Amino acid sequence: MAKTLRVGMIGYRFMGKAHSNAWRQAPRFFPLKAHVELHTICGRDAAGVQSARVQLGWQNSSTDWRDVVENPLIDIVDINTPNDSHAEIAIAAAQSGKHVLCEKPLALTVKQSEQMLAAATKAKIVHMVCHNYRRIPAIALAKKMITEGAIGSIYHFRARYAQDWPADPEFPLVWRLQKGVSGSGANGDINAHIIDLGRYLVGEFREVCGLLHTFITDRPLPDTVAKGHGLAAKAAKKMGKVTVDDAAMFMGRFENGALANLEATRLALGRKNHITIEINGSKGSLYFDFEDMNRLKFFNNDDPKDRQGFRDILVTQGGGVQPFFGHWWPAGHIIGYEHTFIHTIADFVNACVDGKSTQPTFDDGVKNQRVLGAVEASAKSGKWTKV
Ligand code: SOE
Repeated sequence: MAKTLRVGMIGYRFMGKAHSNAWRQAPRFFPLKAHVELHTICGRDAAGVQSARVQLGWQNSSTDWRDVVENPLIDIVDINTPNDSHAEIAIAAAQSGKHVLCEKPLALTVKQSEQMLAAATKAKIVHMVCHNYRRIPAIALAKKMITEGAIGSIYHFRARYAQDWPADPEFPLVWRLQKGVSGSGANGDINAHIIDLGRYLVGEFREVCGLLHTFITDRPLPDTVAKGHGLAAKAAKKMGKVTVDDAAMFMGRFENGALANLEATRLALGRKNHITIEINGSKGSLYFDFEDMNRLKFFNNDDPKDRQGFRDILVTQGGGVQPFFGHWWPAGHIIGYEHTFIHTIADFVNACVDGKSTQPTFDDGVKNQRVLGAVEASAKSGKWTKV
């Protein structure tokens, strides 16, 4: 009889919704080694979390994360709170022997992330940081092709993550714009994702030269309590200082000699959640655009000279031919953003049963935090900074 894993999820807004959908759907589309029970959803606002419990399909709701972490029935703690509580909750969950899935960025600082890794290692729990974009089928195919040498040795990794949700100066000072809660702005929020893809697809960063900039320095405070929430909020009358970057950019070198060029901004009007990646190697190139996420473009320099060009690979083949897609639909019936969380949670559940963490682990989270920190240090000093 397969074991049952009971989940306690802390946080119920945007990521809580995406993760709840994944906890519900993963068992329906993937061969999981355990049953999954959506046991408790937790959030600070009693009315909010109670309605989320009903809407998102959880058995119980709580307003105190310690109840969840200390509940002997709970096997997994899924952390989707603002960044300033990731460390405290993850360390307590590890010490209670719970497996932990934590949203990115792992922590506010390198030090906190190292403490989380140490607690998880000591407790011998399974740990994962939710860099969901690794499990886009096209990205997983790119990883396979790079590993097989399809583009040869890598010269360039070029990535851009552009959004515009806070581009209006009247947009209120929600938690993602407050350093004390978020740790940084575009750097930790979205640069973290393309740094993770660089680490996944190319390798470790060795040194960076970074730039952080805040264009809109004052915003109305949100009219909700303290931290505000999510990507939308009503503005109060009082103004507050923005304490994080609107944009983070850096050039860098990987350990393997490849060059990096990354840009993350939340003030690119017209770009809603636009991730583009181009990797150039000695034998070819790969290009990916999240707005067309079921396709991977591939230039193969070995193609006959009279017919070269970027091939447009539709990554929707089942039968194990291409990653993840076979669990869904027949070829060509494309999938979306929410499927990246379902793929992540399916692998996490099986890792919990096997007792062996799957990538990206908290160690990946620490390494990501070190790059974020080096970008911040370099932006301050104006100098190249070792990771
Ligand atoms: C806001 O920038 C945000 O919700 C990020 O926090 C997520 O990690 C990203 O996937 C979508 O945008």
